Amino acid sequence: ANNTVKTAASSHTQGHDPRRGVGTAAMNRAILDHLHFTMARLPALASRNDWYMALSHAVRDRMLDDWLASLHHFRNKELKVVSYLSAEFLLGPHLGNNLINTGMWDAARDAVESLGLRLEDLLRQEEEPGLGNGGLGRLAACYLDSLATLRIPSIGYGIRYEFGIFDQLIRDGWQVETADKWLKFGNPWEICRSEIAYEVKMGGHTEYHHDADGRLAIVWLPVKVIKGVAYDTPIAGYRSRITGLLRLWKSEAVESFNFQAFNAGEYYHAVDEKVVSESITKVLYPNDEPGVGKLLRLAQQYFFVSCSLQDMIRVHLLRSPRLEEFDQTFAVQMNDTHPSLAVAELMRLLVDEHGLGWDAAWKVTRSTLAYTNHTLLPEALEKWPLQLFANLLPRHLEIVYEINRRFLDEVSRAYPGDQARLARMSLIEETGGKFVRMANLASVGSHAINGVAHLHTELLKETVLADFYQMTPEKFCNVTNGVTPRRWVLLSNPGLAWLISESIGEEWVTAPEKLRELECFASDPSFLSAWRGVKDANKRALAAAILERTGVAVDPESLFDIQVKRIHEYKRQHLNLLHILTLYHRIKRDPGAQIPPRTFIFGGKAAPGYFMAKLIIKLINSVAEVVNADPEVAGRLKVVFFPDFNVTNGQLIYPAADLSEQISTSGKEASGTGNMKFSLNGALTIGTLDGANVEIREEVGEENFFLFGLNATEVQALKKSGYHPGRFYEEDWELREAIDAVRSGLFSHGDAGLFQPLVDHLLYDDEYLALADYRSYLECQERVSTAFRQRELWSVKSVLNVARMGKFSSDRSIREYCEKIWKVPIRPPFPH
Ligand code: TH1
Repeated sequence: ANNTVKTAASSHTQGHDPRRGVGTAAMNRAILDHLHFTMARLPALASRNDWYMALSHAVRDRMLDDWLASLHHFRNKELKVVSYLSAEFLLGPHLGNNLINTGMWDAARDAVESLGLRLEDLLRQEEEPGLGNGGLGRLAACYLDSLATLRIPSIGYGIRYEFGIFDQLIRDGWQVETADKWLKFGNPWEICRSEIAYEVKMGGHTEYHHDADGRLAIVWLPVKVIKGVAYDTPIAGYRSRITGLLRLWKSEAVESFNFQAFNAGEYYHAVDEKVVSESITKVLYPNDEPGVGKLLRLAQQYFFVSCSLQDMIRVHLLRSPRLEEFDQTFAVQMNDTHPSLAVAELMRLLVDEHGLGWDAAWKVTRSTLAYTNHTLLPEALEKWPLQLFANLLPRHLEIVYEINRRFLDEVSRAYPGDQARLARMSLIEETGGKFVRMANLASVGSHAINGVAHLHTELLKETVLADFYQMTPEKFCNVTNGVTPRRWVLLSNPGLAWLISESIGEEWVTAPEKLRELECFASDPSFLSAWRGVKDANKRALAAAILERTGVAVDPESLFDIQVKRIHEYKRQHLNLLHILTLYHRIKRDPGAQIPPRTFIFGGKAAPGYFMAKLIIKLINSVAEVVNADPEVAGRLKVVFFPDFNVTNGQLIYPAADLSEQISTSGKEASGTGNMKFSLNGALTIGTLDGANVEIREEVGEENFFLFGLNATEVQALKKSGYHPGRFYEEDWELREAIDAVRSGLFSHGDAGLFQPLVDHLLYDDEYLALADYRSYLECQERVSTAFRQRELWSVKSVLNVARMGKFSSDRSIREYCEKIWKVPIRPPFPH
């Protein structure tokens, strides 16, 4: 099998066909061909989008040889395929990334220029596929990049949302959401595979029949059947000649179903059905973290899980008729609990549809599936109201009950008489309303459970999954998150990438431990000044974008202090604000105060229903309005809210940061990945001992990291002893001054009521201990200011940060998944 794959592949990959050449002339020809044949446009009349589409099609054509050869590996019995199940993939724009990874950048740029256009204008034309909320979705996208780069056969399975994460506008300081119509001008990167489609049942009831041989057959009679159609997107590995597959499912009406129109009433009914069917994949739920128990979301989850598993079974049956060996064809990773219905669905497919016995099916299910947990926040742990679950998935509820019955038997054998433990571990919550607990389902149905940073995994074992850890400690492991250096350095920070490669060569892109060699340049004055030159240029580029998008002029010489991430109380954007307010008051009180000029930049979306997060955005903008207009702090403080933070804007923002704000309450941020993007681009971090901050600090050295605040143990202890935020307010006059300013209406045109909910929340509840950490944060920020005044020393620290960040490449994370969880061999790097 191995040999045939190779022959088939190599005959495809020679690129004899001149139409597929990758030189400038061939690219030029291909772009014009696509403008003509695909876009049906004359060059003289072509819009920027026409040219973008033509170029993208030309690039995609050139990815097909490697892609088709890579897809062929799925048939190779020797190779286990990694299947990454995720409700979100926050990809970001494809064109630039594909040009970098395939090595076609220069040819494309020259070809485009020979047509009188500029590549950067065409790159800007792409609407990014925002099919995710934040870190979890972006992590999935980084992992696809690494899987392809490491030449691991892989499929990402997810949902083709017609509308991704909403676009954020700022009106009068408030967030306004508008629909993300990313498909409006067409998507040149996807290929619709109409023939790869599966039916997904929903609702109804089950019946038990005895067949002719007297065997029990279980029939699920649904009220609705929906079709899922595959849309495939190629994922280029970095110079690896492997192109991975992202397969996203779109829901459609089943043609035959209810579509015989005998009269007008029937016809309209049938059209209604079509609308309902298509609504499943209409829109991404815009909540990062907290779960909302909505039927449509459960339907989305089941829909994509069912399509994906049916697809995997089809592929497996091409290799072998024995479904008992399914775990040798696929290693399936569940990205949080969103795909955890896979446990019940794989059991249903194996037992009900393919006739396996329960025990055989259970064995293969468990050894195939693995579960990654991404949050400890109790409100984010998914649980579905039992009735809602029963209505949509009657057969799955039976399966869940059967899994639970057998599992609880095991628990009671292991812990005789421990009723409380049984109640906690049950897949069904029964105290005050009944729910299906998805984290428990995922844990029981998996052979491996992992957290996403060392601290997070430890807390997971001590808190939310403590019972599961005690019973099966061998299932638990940690895989610290990582980010791809291709998109997050090479593409987004070409100046830095070039300087690094000039100094130490290019291997760091796939072997980031090589970045260590930069350490010896940290004492080279000319290198340091070049390093600063890159950062300054990036800051000027960001300053220009800020002026264009917000009308605020910021000083590129000032310290760029940046917090970009989803807006959430646990991430404590309001703690950052308290620091700004204190500096504002200090300068006003003492105009001679030695405070280096700072530009505070915020960005991030709030879930549309999250009132407090939206109020925080309004407060940031209100503080910005007052501070930016005050002549007494002019040239010293500026505050900016950069609207619509997304992957595209992140690529502009991370490279321009001096200081990265990672200030969540310790124990709340599972990992964070923005922290890695900043530091990899030479920002220093101010942060708590939370998530991956702990490991970043360990790597870069404590002298190169600004640490403050309570640690997770102290947070727990303070909460336990009874936390009274009001005391901190009373005992710290600067804190009082900051809060009182908000309360007085100073930032709300005299309306003292506007921010009262936020102020009250801080004074009387402050769940995330902002007031407790305020003083420590302030002192730490003073250390930052002092350090920033010694620019040479700051640059040294910046170089050392980058030099020591190699661990946080997503390639390292993927290697760990291969070793610890998927049992997939790591192939040697591709010889470039
Ligand atoms: C995030 C975590 O908050 C973050 O700390 C982590 O770095 C990232 O995942 C990747 O591991 C999460 N995002 C979501 C989104 C939803 C539900 C739970 C989480 S946890 C919708």
